[in-house]
Amino acid sequence: MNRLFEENKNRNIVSLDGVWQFKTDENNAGLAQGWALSPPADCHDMPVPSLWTCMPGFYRYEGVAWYFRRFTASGFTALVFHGVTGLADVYVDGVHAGQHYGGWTGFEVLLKNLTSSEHFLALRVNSTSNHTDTIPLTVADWFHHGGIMRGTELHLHDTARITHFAIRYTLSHLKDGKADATVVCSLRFFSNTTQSIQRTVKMLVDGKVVAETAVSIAGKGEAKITFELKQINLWSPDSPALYRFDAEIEDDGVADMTGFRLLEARDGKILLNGKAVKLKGVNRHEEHPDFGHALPLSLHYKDMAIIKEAGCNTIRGSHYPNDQRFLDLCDREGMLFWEEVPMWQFHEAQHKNQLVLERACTMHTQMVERDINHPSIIMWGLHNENDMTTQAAFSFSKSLAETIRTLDSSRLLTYATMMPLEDICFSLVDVVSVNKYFGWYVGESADWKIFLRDFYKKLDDEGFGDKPVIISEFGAGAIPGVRNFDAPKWSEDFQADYLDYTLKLFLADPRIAGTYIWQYCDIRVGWDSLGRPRGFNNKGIVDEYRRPKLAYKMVKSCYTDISNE
Ligand code: ADA
Repeated sequence: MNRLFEENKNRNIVSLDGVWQFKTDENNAGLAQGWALSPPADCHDMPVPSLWTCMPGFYRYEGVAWYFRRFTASGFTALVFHGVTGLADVYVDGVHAGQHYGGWTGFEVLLKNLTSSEHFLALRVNSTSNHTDTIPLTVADWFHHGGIMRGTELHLHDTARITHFAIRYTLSHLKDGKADATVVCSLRFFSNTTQSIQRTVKMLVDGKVVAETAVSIAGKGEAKITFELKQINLWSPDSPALYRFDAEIEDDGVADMTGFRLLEARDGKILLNGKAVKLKGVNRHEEHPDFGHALPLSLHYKDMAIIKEAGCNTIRGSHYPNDQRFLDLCDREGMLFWEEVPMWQFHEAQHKNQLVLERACTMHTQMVERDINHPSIIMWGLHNENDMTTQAAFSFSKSLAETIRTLDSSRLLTYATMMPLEDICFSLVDVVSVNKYFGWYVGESADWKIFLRDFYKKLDDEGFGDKPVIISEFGAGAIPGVRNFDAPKWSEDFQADYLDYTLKLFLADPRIAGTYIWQYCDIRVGWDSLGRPRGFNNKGIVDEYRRPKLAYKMVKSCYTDISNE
């Protein structure tokens, strides 16, 4: 199951998860040797989903690897992959059937008319990164995993498939946690015939038919259905009211959950349903030493419980689209979420690279189209710590902002800048977010006060004084178990003192709308990247096995002392 709720009953889904055959292709010889149709003799079992970089013998393998299995289907079938790292090429019975770039969003391969019933599936996965045009680049502060990290499915169809389902709305008469909504549901369809076929689209909300419309599909089709919902319960962290939407046609159906809320950024505040909300957050990598990014559902639940216990009301999914089940959990728990794509410290060369722009726009489009219905997502992040001091950065980021706003005008836009005093792109976003590490990488903790004074002056002088300011990253490393009365760097004592000082400073500052501690848990990083002790980024307030450090209780006391307003 790829979601926390039942799929629509009209959709016939067969899971392909389990044991596949696996072979690394160090010399990139697989294609020439015909592995797409007949695998090499010396394959071995590999569980799917999983990352080969978490399996003995493959911890550090970055490159091309192949997965193989057979499947049974005939007629119109969709092969669905919810997350494959890097570049994925799909071969069915030896024929190239689809390609996808970008690990953290899913993709589907539509097989229009399978004649026989037994088929051979080969998936070529290339996890190679470079310093030029991959997203992320080789230098990124997390481990470059390889594998099929999320679920795989067969969707069995007759003639038509719903390929996209977005719920947009405008609210009116907001009062006492309720509102009226004008809802516009957008659907796209695919059929296995170019002849025009007619379908009736039924929209159901919480099991009740609220609208119907006819649609013609000739290979492809789309439909919009508009209807009114009166006095619905608004979604908020304290009252995360969700509604189940089903879109059904005669031979397919999709389901999604959504919640209704109004997001605004004005007068330096972030408002939810007209009330200012103080964001108290952490940055969370979907990472674990034994699972990589392929976290089991139980760990998503454990992370959510630990983060809520710390008094957080928001999570930044640093630095890539998250598992849809975790986003479903955020919806259910009222946990506000910042989602972004894995663009980490890109510079002018990347901002001028057409392939990077195409890949980035595609990743943003796939992220927004996949996750647009999640009420918990309040912000889209354009990128992380890019060099934002050049015209190339401005036009690159403007394209990304326009791409997202075309798809979704309901959420706030931001990006995390690491050069706030030199940044020239704040006009593109609703919320200004700052990553800084005064007192860890540079200077002393008290330098934050001087920085904030200078930064507010810059914002006011440049006319951005009304944009909410978020401190989106700040933190200190603490190697688990290192304790010391004089609290030297890398001790848990230093980290706890650092977060106590910074959180109290930020949470008392009326110009700061939110904080995201770097970071929730320690994560594995590339052994040769950034020289991190023990090959981990050690700034978690819990370690990689989610064991609390001294700082965890410090964060909890700071966050729970402050109201959400
Ligand atoms: C940056 C970056 C994070 C992490 C952090 C750190 O802010 O965005 O991914 O690398 O620094 O630990 O230095």
